[in-house]
Amino acid sequence: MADKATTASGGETHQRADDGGAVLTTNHGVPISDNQNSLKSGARGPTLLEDFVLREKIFHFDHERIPERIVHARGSGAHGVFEATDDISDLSRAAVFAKGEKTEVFVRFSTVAGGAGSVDTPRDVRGFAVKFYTKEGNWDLVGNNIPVFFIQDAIKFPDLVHAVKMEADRGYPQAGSAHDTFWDWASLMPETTHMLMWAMSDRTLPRSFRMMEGFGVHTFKLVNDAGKVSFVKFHWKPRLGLQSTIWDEALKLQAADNDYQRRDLFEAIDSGDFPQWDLGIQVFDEDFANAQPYDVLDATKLIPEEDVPVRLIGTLTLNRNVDNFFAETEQVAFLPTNIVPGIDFSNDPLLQGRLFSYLDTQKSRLGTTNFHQIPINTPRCPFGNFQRDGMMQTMVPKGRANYEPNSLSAHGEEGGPRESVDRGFATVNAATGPDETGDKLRVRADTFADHYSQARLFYRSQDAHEQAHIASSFVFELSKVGLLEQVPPRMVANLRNVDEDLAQRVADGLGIALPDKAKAAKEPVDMAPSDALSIHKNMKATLEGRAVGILIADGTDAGELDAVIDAVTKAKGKAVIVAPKVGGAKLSDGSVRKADGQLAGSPSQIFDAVAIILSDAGCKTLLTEGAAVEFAMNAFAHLKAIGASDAAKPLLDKAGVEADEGVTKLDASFVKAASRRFYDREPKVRTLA
Ligand code: HDD
Repeated sequence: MADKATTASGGETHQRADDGGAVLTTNHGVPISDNQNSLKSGARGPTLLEDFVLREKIFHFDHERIPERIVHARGSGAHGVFEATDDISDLSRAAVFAKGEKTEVFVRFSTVAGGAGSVDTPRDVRGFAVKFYTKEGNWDLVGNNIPVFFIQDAIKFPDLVHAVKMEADRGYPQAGSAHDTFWDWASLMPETTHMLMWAMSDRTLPRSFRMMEGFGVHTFKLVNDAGKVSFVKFHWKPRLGLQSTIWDEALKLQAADNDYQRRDLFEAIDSGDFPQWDLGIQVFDEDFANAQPYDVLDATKLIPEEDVPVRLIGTLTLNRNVDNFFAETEQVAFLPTNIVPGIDFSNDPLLQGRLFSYLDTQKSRLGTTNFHQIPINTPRCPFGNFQRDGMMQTMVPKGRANYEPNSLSAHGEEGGPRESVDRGFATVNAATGPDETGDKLRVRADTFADHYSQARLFYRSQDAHEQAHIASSFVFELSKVGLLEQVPPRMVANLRNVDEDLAQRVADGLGIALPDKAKAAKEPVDMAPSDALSIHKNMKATLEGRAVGILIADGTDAGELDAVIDAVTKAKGKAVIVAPKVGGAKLSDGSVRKADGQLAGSPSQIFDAVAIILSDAGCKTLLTEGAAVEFAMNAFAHLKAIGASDAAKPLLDKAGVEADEGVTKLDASFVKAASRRFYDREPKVRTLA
């Protein structure tokens, strides 16, 4: 039965329905007597056209799918609340930023290139789209987990997407950039270089949606009550710190669990472990903008946090899973044009093009101009205008007022809503400054010409391990360029403008000669390295939000097992018992302990750290179990902590686990080690570029 959902802010949203034990009916309300058999002419005869129950059911089923998003097709959504925690009324009049204000939100995270049924852990940018149902209308901040973008002008977006998606003739690869057409295009587009550095870093391998940053990417404007304009970049900072996987781990995660990140988000919220991010702003004025060696309207550039610190102004908490994936996550429509009084667009030419694209795409995806009436998209504040009719109209406006101006109220009739100069959204007049307007020209501003300085800034802000990952990703991706031999050298020629050492490492990794440096449209300059750009410098040593896989077998010491579970739980981690049989293992005290996962289906890549608690006999059995050896081997290779009982030593030896500070006894040192990764171990387990 339908009920009213209560929102985070206490208001009512859309109707949520459950079965309530009601009678099964057709879509037109006619009770159904038999949902098992179609109507036939004789028990073994043909089915009759008259069977409206069958026809309606099959007709509806045949049309259940809608076109998937052209990009960001695979995603996961959740409801939550945004609470403004700082007074920024001097900067913005937006109601959503009033200190203490709580606003209902819906967030959708996504991968970009793959289809709706693709995997969760490819090397890919992640979408981070937030819909704020504010008192003054919906504000959508449709961002990514990377603060810059591949291109400077929206006119190149279809080329980018065509190049990265599966190749037009062969229909593969799915959800991956490691192929000819992407690198052909990217190597011919030097403006992609900065974003490529991010894409080849571990930023595109987030451990969890809950452990990644989000960015509004573009420069936007904040407008206060007096009409004063400031420029702003939006940031989301995860409370759990940053954490990424490594490439080999991400590959193995695809095999272990296609839904790794979707499951992670759902289960965290389901268990009351609500993910949180702080909203940060970098605010600057025209003088600052004009003084920078880059253009703040260029979406391939960021503003280093060391130059303009991020000020935290609110907290986002995701506290409710969707009731229905299709109705909510699939039908949610994000629109960068959804903006509210107190915030405004800049002239960033990428943003300007987006302002058309999203509205347009919803019509083809959701089939009607009335997509705003789908509950997930409907504003939570009153809304009304004189737009009428259209396909799937669900509103029933009363009276004759479908035009304006009208004088119907003088006759005692309902005259409809009216514009409000005081409350209404007023576009900022921007004739000057970094946002200037002028002659009508199909050009790229000269200030957008430097494609390498910030790519260099990014690379040089990484620690040695992160740099090795970037170099190795370039090698891997370019090694997958099969037919187009001109492409890898052309890419390396571009990289020489970023960093000579990086270019040499990639050339060596590919086994090709170092090509001549590509001619830069503008010579790059050195910028001071920024710690904020490194994942490793922004990780949190914690077990909170992380999972520890505990491998047991018959004979495992019950006391040791309980002590580890207790220590992990106390450290706010999740203890997951893994055993050869999910029915459980018979412990040392004779009791049977049920497992949370069977060994064959719970490999160590799905955990952040592992404990291996075995008896001599248990270890002996597991030595002949490939999955057990791989459990230890991959945990070691993925730079995770391994806590092991003494009796498990033969298994560790067989798995090639060598002693280091991440390989511990099952005492307090294990929980400490489990809260981090051991990047220093990496040269022992793989060769990086
Ligand atoms: Fe986009 C979806 C983020 C540039 C056109 N985009 C989409 C989504 C995210 C982004 C997170 C998924 C929203 C959801 O969960 O439903 N897009 C970005 C960012 C960009 C960007 C951060 C650059 C800063 N996008 C961009 C350009 C264009 C588009 C330049 C076109 C000119 N994007 C689309 C789209 C999508 C979309 C085709 C597909 C589905 C949708 O809009 O609703 O219109």
